Amino acid sequence: MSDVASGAATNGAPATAAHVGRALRRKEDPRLITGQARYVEDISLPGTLWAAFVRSPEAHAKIVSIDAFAAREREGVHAVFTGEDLSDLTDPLPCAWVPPGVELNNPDHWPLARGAVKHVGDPVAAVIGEDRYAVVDAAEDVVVEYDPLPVVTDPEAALRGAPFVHEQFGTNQVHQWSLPGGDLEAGFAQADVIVERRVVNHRTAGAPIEPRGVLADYRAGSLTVWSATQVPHFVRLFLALLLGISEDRVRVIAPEVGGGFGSKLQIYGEEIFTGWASRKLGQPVKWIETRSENMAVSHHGRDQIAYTKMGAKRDGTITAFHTRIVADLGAYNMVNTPSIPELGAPVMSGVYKIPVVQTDIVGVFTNKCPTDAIRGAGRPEATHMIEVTLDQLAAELGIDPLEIRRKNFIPKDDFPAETATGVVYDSGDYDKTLDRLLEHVDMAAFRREQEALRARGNYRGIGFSTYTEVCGLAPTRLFGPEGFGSQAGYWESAVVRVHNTGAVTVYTGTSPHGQGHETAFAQIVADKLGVDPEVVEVIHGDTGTGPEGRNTYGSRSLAVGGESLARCATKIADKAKAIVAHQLEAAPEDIEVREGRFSVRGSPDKGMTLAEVAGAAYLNNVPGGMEPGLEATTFWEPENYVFPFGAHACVVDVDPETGKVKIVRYVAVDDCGNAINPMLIEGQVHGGVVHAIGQALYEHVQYDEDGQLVTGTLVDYALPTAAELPSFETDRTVTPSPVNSMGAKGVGEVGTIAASPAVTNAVIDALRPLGVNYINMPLSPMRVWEAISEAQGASAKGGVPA
Ligand code: MCN
Repeated sequence: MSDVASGAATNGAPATAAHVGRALRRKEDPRLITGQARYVEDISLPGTLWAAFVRSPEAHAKIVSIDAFAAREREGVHAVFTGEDLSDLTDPLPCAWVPPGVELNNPDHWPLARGAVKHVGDPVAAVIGEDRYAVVDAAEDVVVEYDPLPVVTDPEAALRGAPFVHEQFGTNQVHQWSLPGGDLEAGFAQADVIVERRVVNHRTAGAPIEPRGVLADYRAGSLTVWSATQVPHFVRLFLALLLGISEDRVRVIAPEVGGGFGSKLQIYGEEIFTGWASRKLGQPVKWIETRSENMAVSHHGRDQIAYTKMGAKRDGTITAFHTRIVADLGAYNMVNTPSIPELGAPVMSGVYKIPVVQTDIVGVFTNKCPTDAIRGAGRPEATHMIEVTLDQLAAELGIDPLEIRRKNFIPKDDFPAETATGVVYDSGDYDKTLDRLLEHVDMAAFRREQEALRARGNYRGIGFSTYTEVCGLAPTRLFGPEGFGSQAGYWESAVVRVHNTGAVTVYTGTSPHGQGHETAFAQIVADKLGVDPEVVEVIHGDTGTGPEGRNTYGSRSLAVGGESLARCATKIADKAKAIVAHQLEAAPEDIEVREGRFSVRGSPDKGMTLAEVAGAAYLNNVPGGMEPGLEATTFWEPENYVFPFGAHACVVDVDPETGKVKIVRYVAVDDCGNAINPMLIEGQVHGGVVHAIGQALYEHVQYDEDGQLVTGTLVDYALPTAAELPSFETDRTVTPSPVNSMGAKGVGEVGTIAASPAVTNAVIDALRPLGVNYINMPLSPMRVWEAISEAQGASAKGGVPA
């Protein structure tokens, strides 16, 4: 890492801040690494009952009968519930994406299936009892008779007709959605060369380190739920709506969550069911997901087949880009399911000035676990489509992949830049990130080395990805009309409370689950109030303590929540200045925050600490007309999204005998505007890149044609470990965003968005001499070996497959 530690100094932004911009160690880590953190699993209430779910072994079947007699007879079992028992639940689980003017086939989806099951793992019954292990045994005693129905797992076959996942629609199509930008026909008419590819982005799992867990406690008319969720405020809303409890009587707490990667951005049936069961039985009810359940029923991600078409002039100028996406949405629409492919469309121009860009999406039901947001949600897929297709175009034109990128970059003077589809990118300087990348990667030397290695039969390749992402999910004005406007606006809230002693508690509406908000947000507030970040306590993830919130996903927390907090702290600082001015008989505008004190400009000895200011505020020793106390609330919504960007390079060695890909080097240069904490940024980039390398090379949720999950454990679903990965080289450029006062953009997903095409392009670059021109992920040894064999066979016959 070259400039991480000096991020604030190298970025050209004013280095006024004492704590912002510093690589402070994470405040949350000591409790996490010393076993003092509290997960749902660790929380016990007197009289807690345990729940275990009976899940369908069939991918599609009618439920003929459920015999729970033996299970009910088991010692310690209090109840066995089926879908029919939950008939007082009149509203199904929510799909919160309601795009205006789009017809959406939306089947009812219940916490326990009613009448039929639609994928393996669909819950059919739940056993509640006193002992955690006894309920699992009792669940095995529940005898369910199924009448199997035909299964469909291939989305393209599903689109062609029967069998139907939901007979009532007479189709497997969920919806169609388009984002047009310009005249496609005219765009392609201008092109000298057109490339078309079928780009597969296969199904993956979130695979967080901790599976889900819920503890629900209904007593005296109020419901408290502890859930391993990314979205406690949304879970509260839907618990209130679905269970018919006034929202003020529902409290949802997300304690330590143990990672989510999007898979805990959901309103899960288990959350609603445990709340319902606790009310029904008058006792707390707890459920902890097993790893196998997590693989089978925590929502999956990706699973898109894109038909891409890119046209360009002979000199490499892109004239049009069209993608037609078939998105496998699985068996139901969960909270955001049908929206996920659409989230990539706003950045389908990538970092390029393309006059015509159009995305057409068709969502499809299959008998598989529903898909929904997994880190990047739509944007990794879009970036993969753009970046691999662009490399294909470059090869077709005989132009260097970097040259074609530079030729089409949106020039830095164009910002704020409007793309063909009307999306306005806030700021960018794409040449700068690529220049920085090439300071790390000497291309001339690499090509010489590559040649020399090839001569010895070693196949080394390099691949690039220059990307942008749309994040900071807000504002309502833009995000609402995309279909997310029916349940919520997209702002973020903050409360800053200075206590009598000068200690500071802040409440954020974001809900981190590994991102380090407690550290970064404390840094922001500490600078505003002239205190040490150590004395700033950041509280999150509890609907009972802070104000309304919109939680954590879409790399929104810093750019929206952090900014809200910064503004809130500014309110407190302004009030403190007025109090100090009143006490010291100075003008408020002459008070500055300096070296931990509010002091009079030019007279550093004259001043007060925050503790002294708080003392005055709580003694009501404040200017006339001012309220006592030192506390403020802010709700803030930005005018636009933020658009981080970057340039990544991946170097791989491919063994032509086995098809095994080894990553030799990975270099990431990202630009997320001004840095709050460079160490957090680096950690996020590392994690994000690993996520995408995992998808590119190893991870693949697979079903057989009967809809049976064949990758149901971490033995079959191969997560990468440190042993498979190189030491990442990361660097940053800084192009501040004009959207918020911090000049910051999100970073939580950039690595995941950037990396899979860099890996794919590198493998193709390595294998071109063997005749491999294109290959889809996952680049498993088998697939790579097959591609080589196929290409060699074709070349033996005098042709090379495209
Ligand atoms: N940050 C910073 N300076 C910037 C930008 C960000 O210091 N210019 C810091 C922030 O203060 C924050 C972190 O980087 O501590 C990530 O910030 P942001 O980009 O705002 O993203 P969010 O906090 O909203 O996190 C969401 C994002 C998503 S969508 C997924 S999925 C994801 C991810 O973050 N899941 C994660 N990172 C994860 N990291 C962990 N450990 N576990 C997950 O489940």
